[in-house]
Amino acid sequence: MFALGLDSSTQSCSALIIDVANGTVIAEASINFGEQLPQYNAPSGFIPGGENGEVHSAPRMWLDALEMLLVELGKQCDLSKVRAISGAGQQHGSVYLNDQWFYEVDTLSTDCSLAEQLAHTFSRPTSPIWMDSSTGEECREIAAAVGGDSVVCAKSGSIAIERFTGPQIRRFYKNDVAAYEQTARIHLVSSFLCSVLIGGDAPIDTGDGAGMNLVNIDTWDWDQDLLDATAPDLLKKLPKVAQGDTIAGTLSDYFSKKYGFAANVPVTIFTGDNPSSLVGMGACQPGKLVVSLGTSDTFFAAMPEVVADPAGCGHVFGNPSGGSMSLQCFVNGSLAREAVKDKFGYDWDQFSQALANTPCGNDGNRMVPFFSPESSPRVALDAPILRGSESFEAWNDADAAIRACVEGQFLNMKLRTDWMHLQPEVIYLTGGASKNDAIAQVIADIFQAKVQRLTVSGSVGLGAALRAASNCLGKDLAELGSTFCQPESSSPIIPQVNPAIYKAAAQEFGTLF
Ligand code: XUL
Repeated sequence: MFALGLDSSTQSCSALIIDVANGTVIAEASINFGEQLPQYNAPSGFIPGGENGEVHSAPRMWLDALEMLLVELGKQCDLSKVRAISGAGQQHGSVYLNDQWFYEVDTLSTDCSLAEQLAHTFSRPTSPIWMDSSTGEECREIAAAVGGDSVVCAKSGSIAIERFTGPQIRRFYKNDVAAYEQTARIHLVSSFLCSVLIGGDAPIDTGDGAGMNLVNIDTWDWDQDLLDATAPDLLKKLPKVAQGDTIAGTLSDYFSKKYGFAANVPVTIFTGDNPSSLVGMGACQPGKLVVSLGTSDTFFAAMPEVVADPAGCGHVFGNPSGGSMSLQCFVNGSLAREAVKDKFGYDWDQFSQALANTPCGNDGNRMVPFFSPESSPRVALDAPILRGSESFEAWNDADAAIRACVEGQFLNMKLRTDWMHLQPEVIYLTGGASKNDAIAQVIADIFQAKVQRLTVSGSVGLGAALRAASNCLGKDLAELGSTFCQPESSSPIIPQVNPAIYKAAAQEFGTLF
């Protein structure tokens, strides 16, 4: 019995297939948008050069990547044995579709590709994604219309946030009212891809839905006041909101005919990448804290009750296995680490060596490593702030700059996540950069906690496969978690530094901006 988990993220579309009976991962593949679909001109998964903070991506690119991925998976195992499917998407990104969408998605033909036959169903050719920070004005307008940010936060679990979907929809409505009127359906990345798989219109789950500033976290349904504050007639343009254990439908014939899946495989509603990772890290019950190092870095945990950030930078999302999770997102994640690495022409081994060459605390050299507007805290920097020695401040000390970037990221993370009141003994680490021991050591030292990684590194895809298996193959999610979420043999990484060093560094870091 196989279960397939998909992960459509910022820079790639990945998937894994688990054999539920044997407790093994039997296939894994990934399509990198920039490298494998260069025709979309999105080297890092988004279209460069957006103005006024706009960051868009191409939904047709996500469809092409999905098809390439299925070909790769089909080379590794017999897809006809897949009995359950689910997936996850980068959060907040939105897809705008006209009224032809409903017919076209329901009548997919294997004569041409998904991207070709759905091309004319987009009422907006590109999709704003989570990196977009263009909607400051719309956030203020939405907050003012409902009685202030505290009301938006009490209703939706977050204050009005630039990258969240509601403010993005409002900006679209204001800038292109005709195209907004032509829009019959607005999906998230997750619900869009789920819809394509089932050949129908899928609901939005509470995990990803809560990242829109439109879902009420008491009722876990659309909040009419927030909808009214965002754009006219919005309710009828949105799909339903549903809990994470909802079966959206069965796999469209398109996929069984073209890729050899069995007929009628059940597809569990998709969720956001972070809620999916919560499941894939075996952390969907309160008690485990996860740090994910991806294009964005995130810090999150399942909560016994709703816990929101009084400073308004953090978020409450639905937990796909019930209840809620709290999350803090740091926009300047791997792209910031990469920017510092590239500034000195280093590769990743040299990057790690630089961390090994430099002392904890970095001799007082500090960096606020924000290359683009940051959400935690909300500051609109477009270049890092450096404080320290003359050569460091002049970007002449490569090793110190690299340590300052990584220390800056995690000192900031420690300062901005106090509101969750979690004092972890263990941090569960995932995402691409989690494999880097030197970065993991900095995290252990700054948080004074052990850092544990798991054998399966693609926790988003794994979470999706586990949700699918638990929902449709009668398996208990906790049992699946203890089978598949096994610690890596070289973990945990233990803190090695005198805690006083980073206590002082954190205080100093907080005064830099
Ligand atoms: C979370 C967020 C990011 C994206 C990245 O709020 O914006 O972590 O989900 O894919």
